[in-house]
Amino acid sequence: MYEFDIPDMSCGHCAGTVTKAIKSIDPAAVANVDLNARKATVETTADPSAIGSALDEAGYPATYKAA
Ligand SMILES: [Cu+2]
Repeated sequence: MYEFDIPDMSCGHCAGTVTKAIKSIDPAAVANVDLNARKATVETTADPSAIGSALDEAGYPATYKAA
């Protein structure tokens, strides 16, 4: 599991875009978006750096750490 910090995420629409970007890398990923904390926890077997790149491309630069 990884915790992504996504500071530019500010509303439900952003959360939807973020979830989509995560699932574009791993359709089986379980993503829990916490809008208030601007974080997403992601349960995935995919490379987290690939998810980071997808978020970046979607307009939401993110940092992550193993959680
Ligand atoms: Cu938004």
